[in-house]
Amino acid sequence: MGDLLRPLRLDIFPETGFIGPEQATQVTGRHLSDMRGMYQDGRAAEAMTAAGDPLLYQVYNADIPDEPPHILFGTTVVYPGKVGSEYFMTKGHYHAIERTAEVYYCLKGRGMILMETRAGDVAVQHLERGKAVYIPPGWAHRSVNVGSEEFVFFFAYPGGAGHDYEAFEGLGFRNVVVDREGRAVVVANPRFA
Ligand code: S6P
Ligand code: ZN
Repeated sequence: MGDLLRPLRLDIFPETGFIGPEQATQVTGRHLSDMRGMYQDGRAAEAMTAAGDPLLYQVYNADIPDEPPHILFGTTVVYPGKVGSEYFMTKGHYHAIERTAEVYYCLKGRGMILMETRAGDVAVQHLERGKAVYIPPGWAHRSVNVGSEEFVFFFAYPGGAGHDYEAFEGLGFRNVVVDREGRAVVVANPRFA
């Protein structure tokens, strides 16, 4: 029982994704420079990185031990914007322990969750305020902001699950989400052609 905590209560602000109090939360920011090679339009990515390297998303993690039997939770805020015609998105990952699931619950904005398995199955779910997505074990997941305001969602997954980003450092996900005349469209990643 040594690693169990006293019950705790936190504030989650749906408008900003901020979790308080600050001393109970770890914040990680990802800039465009952290996502080299992940956007289709490499030139646009380079130009935007040189012009100020925008912050694409922030993750607020409640300070919970990252091991079983805990449940890790927090929020992700993906900012609105595009690199070329591709919307701001998270890196995306498999859980290192693949037999672990995750739940996302949308607090603000509009997003798509791209999911796929190592066997090549793909799935896409749309999120807006009040909707949840269940990510089963073995499904990689990437979050894309397809709206004009922040896309904010709550997440929860098993402590110790870990993250494997390597699978997406080459070709990326099998689907990409692009702006076609103002509409967010899911298309096959041309790198897989
Ligand atoms: C963790 C969970 C989220 C993501 C976050 C950022 O399992 O899925 O907290 O970590 O949305 O995405 P990424 O792909 O950069 O970790
Ligand atoms: Zn995850």
